Amino acid sequence: MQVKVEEKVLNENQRLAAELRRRFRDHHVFCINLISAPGSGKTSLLERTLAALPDSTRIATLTGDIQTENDAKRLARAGFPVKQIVTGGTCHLDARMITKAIADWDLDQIDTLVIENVGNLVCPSSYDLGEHAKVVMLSVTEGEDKPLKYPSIFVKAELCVINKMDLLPYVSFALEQAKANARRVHPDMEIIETSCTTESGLRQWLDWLEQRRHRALGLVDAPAVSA
Ligand SMILES: Nc1nc2c(ncn2[C@@H]2O[C@H](COP(=O)(O)OP(=O)(O)OP(=O)(O)O)[C@@H](O)[C@H]2O)c(=O)[nH]1
Ligand SMILES: [Mg+2]
Repeated sequence: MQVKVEEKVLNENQRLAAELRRRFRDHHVFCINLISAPGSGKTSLLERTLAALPDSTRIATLTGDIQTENDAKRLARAGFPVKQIVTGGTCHLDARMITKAIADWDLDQIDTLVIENVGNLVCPSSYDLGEHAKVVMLSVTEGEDKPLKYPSIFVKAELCVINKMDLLPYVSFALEQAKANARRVHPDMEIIETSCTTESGLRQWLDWLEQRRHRALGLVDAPAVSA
């Protein structure tokens, strides 16, 4: 019985996600879904990202949390459109929540939409939000075994951002093993190492975003942002 209900919920989500995908395509919006455990640094990376972009960039963010508007308040400081989705207990975002959140946004004014999912490595992986790509973040304080323990999100994500690299000297995180684990469950996994404290890897991440956007929208080759 429970399996049937879950199946129905997921089928309904697929239908709404397909509708979102069609809208993103029609309005030329590149959308990514950023997923990690709580506290890996999703909002921090987005804060750094928004701060690094020219004011003319047409980027918007949605951020999901079980409670509080904290992340939206942090992201709003950069001056780009942002909305908080408070799930009230649900451990993931779903396509219906995204549809509702963007209802009063003019998609023709947005080139890139970044969705920060609820901090969780399990539930968000089952819910398509109509995005072009999922990105999984893993921080060096979490342990190199996480790709093996939570394979579903590592299989579905195109890119793995390994964050908090500034803390690497202080924790027993086997970086090469973490990368090997990610590629064991997803052989083509792209990996970028970042620190939101020192901003190392930020340029590489910005380049990835821009190049992936061009690929998603069928635009001509993106010039690298970095020199
Ligand atoms: N040292 C270090 N701390 C970081 C880095 N990135 C984030 N932090 C810190 O980690 C904590 C959590 O960062 P957030 O950006 O709130 O993490 P999050 O993934 O958005 O968290 P949730 O939305 O609650 O899931 C904060 O205290 C950040 O300052 C980093 O690269 N290095
Ligand atoms: Mg956050």
